[in-house]
Amino acid sequence: MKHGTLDQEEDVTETSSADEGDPDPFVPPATRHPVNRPDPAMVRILDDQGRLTPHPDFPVELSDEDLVKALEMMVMVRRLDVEGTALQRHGELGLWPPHMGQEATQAGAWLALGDGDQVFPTYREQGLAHAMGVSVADILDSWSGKAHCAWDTVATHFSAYPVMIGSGTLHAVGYAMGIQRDVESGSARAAVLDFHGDGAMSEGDTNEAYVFAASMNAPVVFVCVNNQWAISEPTTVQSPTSLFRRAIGFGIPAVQVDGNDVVAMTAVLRAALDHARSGKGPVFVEAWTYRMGAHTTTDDPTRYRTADEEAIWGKTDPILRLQTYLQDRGDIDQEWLDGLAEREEAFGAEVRAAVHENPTPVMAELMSDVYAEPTPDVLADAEEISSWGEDN
Ligand SMILES: Cc1ncc(C[n+]2csc(CCOP(=O)(O)OP(=O)(O)O)c2C)c(N)n1
Ligand SMILES: [Mg+2]
Repeated sequence: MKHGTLDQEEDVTETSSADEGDPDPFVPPATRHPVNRPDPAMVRILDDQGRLTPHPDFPVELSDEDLVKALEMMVMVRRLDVEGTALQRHGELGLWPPHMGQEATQAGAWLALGDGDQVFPTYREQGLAHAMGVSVADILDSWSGKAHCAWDTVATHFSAYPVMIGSGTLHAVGYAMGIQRDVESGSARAAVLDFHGDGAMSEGDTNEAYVFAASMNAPVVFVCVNNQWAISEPTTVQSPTSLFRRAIGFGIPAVQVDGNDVVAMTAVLRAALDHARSGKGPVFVEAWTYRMGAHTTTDDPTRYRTADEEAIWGKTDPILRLQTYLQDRGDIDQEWLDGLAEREEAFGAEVRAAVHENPTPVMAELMSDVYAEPTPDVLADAEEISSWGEDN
């Protein structure tokens, strides 16, 4: 089967119905909404030609300055990705998970989040991490192995990367339930923005998180970043029906949005976060996008997907369409773009320098933040690690 693109005419698989002469007494699944094409109701405001059409259900106030800021952020986010990949190739990082192509999902979140909201990311939300105040050095430490999580998750409102797929969804819902209780005792309203991938929807943890969120009316917005692939597994082997329609079965209101459209991402996430903050419970947002690069620096996507598929998605680039829109409106010109290119170069140099910024950790201190008060097991492990010596 061909894999998902933005082309509505794409070949699709419809789950076949039973024998025509023997009417099926069951309510059918949403077979008219297969997973490998965008839903007819997908929210899109800025199309891939850079033309903007307001959406009646998702009005959004975004000034031209906001959009110029978003373009700059997305260009820097992509540069961080290019540098991260190069640093891994130079042996400075153990691993790097590219986010190229997914910049608008992160910029849209950045423009939508409120001050008190907490983000539970996947390992691909590096750009959002930086925009929320996590230093480049601290981001890189996670991938060089210097730290489990080098940043202050409370001060930045950006939680640690989960490596176990789906595990972050339960943390997110638990945190949201905590916010719910804080609000009951007088704290300001806030919400949780939880990111997970299309593949994570096949995990038990994720499905348990949906059940808790729906039953507890937790103030959480799930953003399923549907980048069409879970390493080498396409969404078609994970679900016969559209991902956001599955959330409805859990009792969670849901929407699919063009994840390469930063305006639609902002509009939908602002509405979803407002909904969650105001006590109306969880929302599920499927961001329809594409992982332009490899799964991680250990992966070779040419083994499982075609250059044609990559070329089709290349035309939907989230940065290009925003740049086209802003240039057509005269908000930016070549002079501004030349300045941006210079700022991007400077940022690239900053990223390369940042990999050496934080000191190499002392092995024995690895266990110091496992619990507030170390247990006998933790103390024994710390002692054992110390006995290895710093050279090991
Ligand atoms: C519980 C668990 N099972 C398997 C893996 C191996 N693994 C790492 S990434 C990944 C795919 C995740 O795909 P998706 O949720 O779509 O996120 P994406 O990488 O596309 O952003 C898998 C299976 C893991 N890390 N954790
Ligand atoms: Mg994926």
